[in-house]
Amino acid sequence: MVSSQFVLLVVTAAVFLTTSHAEKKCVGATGPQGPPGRNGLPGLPGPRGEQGQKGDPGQAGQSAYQDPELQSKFKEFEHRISRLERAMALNGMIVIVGDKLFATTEKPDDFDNTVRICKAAHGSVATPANGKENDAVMSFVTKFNMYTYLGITEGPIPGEFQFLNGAPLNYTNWYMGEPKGKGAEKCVEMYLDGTWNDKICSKSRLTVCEL
Ligand SMILES: [Ca+2]
Repeated sequence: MVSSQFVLLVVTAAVFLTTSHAEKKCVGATGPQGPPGRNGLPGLPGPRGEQGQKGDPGQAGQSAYQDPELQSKFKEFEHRISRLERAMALNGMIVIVGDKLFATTEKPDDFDNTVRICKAAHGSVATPANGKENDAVMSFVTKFNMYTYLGITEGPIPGEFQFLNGAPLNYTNWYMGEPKGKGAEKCVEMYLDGTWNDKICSKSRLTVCEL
């Protein structure tokens, strides 16, 4: 028993001595505190969160015709455009009949050039479809004292005339006895009195377009 107590004492003393020696060693190794270490690398992204709740539906947009600000802009444009049209019509630059606007270059050209010029203006050669439209075209003819070609040509059957798109005519105003070219006069000109005559296409005639 004595020896075992002695052994225990020796072991305890040894442990104490070792610990204190180690502490001394640690104390001896402690120098002034160094600068803080660098930040570590960013961690891995976390797991995806749960899906959130669906939001409330947004309010429906307003239609343009319900928007008072747009309405007032439209009215202003309408007023300004209508005023310009009236100013141009005042000196005979244009004549408006229904939704057709007739305009002239004030210069003569042959039929093919007339077609080209009117197309370039996103229109077509003046083609009266009723008395009022015929009067509108005639106003240019009398003003400039020049006949004009119409947007009408002879079809495959001599003496039968049609619109440039091949549709049959629904209005005519032939001069008495016309058309009598019988296949030799494929275009149509308007006389100063507004009547029509079939004519060869190479003459120089006032260019009148409808837009
Ligand atoms: Ca003729």
